[in-house]
Amino acid sequence: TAFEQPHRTSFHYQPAKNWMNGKLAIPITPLYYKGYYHLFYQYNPIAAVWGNIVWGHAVSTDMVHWLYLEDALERDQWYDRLGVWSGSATIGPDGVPFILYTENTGEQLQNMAVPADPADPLLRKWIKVPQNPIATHPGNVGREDFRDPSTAWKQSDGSWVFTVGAVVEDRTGVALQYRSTDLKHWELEEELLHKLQGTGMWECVDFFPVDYDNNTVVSDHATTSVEKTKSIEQKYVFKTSLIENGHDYYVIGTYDKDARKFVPDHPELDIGRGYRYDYGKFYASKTQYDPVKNRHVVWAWVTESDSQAMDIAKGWSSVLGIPRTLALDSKTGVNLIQWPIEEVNALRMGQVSKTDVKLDAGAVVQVEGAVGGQLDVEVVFEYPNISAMGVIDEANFDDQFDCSLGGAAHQGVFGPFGLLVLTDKDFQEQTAVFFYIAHKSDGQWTTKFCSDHSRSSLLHDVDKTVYGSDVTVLPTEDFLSLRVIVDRSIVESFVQGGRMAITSRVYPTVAVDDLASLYLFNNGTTPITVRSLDAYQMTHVVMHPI
Ligand code: DQQ
Repeated sequence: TAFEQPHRTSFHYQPAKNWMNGKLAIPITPLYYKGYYHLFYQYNPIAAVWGNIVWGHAVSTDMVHWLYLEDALERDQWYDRLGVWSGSATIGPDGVPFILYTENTGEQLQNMAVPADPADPLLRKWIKVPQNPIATHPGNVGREDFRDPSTAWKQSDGSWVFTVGAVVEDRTGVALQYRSTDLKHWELEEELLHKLQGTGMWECVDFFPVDYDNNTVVSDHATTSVEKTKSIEQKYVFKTSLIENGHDYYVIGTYDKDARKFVPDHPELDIGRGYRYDYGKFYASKTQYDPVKNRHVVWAWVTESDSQAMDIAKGWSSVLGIPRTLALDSKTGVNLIQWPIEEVNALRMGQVSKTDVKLDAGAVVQVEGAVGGQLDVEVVFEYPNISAMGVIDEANFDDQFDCSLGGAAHQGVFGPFGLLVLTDKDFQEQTAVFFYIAHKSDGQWTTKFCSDHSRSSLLHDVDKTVYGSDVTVLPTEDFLSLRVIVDRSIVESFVQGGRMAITSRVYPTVAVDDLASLYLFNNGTTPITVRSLDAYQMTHVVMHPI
């Protein structure tokens, strides 16, 4: 079965077979209703490639163990000939959810569906409402540039609003808004929620209030909507998926209720130039407000890095990243903190712990006992004493270093140092996740975090691009922390407490299951101290059809 395949993940969500989400897309639409978390996703029921898109559906009580259900929305109307595309679920005024989604006829149309039986906690059957389509593209928007309605929110006057992405002239990405008073008829609003020139089509726009990570709770999460009562200090996240570069960007700001606009706190950190949720593979993400634990959780579509021929041979393609809890970083105020939902910790089994490990220049140290293709590892390094460097030899300037330059094999003064995961005893295959502290000729030091797949697999027909980006390390932080979740073909790194993340897909052929080991390494010329390391083996989660 697929579960016996070495690259099938063991505790990440995947449909039993076929394609989840596409060459274009995905959204995942998560929802909580009557005791169950619901997951809806773009799904091809007949092949492991994009096409024939319908809404797959699964339910869970912990967002980790899932029951597969029949598809929620099928291609059964004149207007969904080319696919039932992305959208969102909202809990309506009567506590019953409704779905807004895009159907494609060659022209993109917004539509609505409601549960056939609101008493069914599994929400197995959905009815497309007779008013469909509820919105057609405005005159200044192309027929195929109008998609992915968001979760709707309630305004103080009682009306409901959703936003939907589009592109207008000058490659200006826009978030259109539609308003309804009866949840049947929707009118285009004059005001845009947000726009930005030069960013291209905005897919899967998401907009939600967010609280600080130090428990400064300022939002009123009465519904999954972004309705607010204490609006003064409330921060909002605006996120969109840029089809032009395949990345999910978010920006923190406020919501001007009167102008009905999102206002970024820092325009220089707006979409396309500021933060990404993830510096690896992570697209078309959607958040969910979880009323049970009062948290926002983000779900993302993680594609394969192998060839389409390999996907067809495996019979499946794409996984969902580990769901992440989101909070605003109270130390910086400008970025989110992302952390695997706490339910993931229940999958931890055997533990190996170490403290105060010295990694000399060139060291590669096996973490004995931390074996397997399914691990959750937390490691904290001492931040090296860069001020002890004195005058830097010009030869050690690292203006060029961008992770891909040599990757883990590069030798610097401070790094690369980090972990080798999914590594066999002969080092034929190794995936390096590491820090590198670069010294620029302008005298500044920057901390980089990189995920290097260049030696991750003996296979040739897989993408081995090295990912990486800068990490903010505050002057008060004398450490570098890293949590890595490894699940056979996915490696997710959460850096500096979740301030930055990188998701990778890798396809080891030798470093598989019991033959996969964990190592600490330091390829730099300065010794590095590991303050602590805790590695856990992760159990296998069986997903069932209901
Ligand atoms: N994929 C969907 C679209 C969406 C895109 C189609 C996101 O609705 O814009 O499968 O990757």
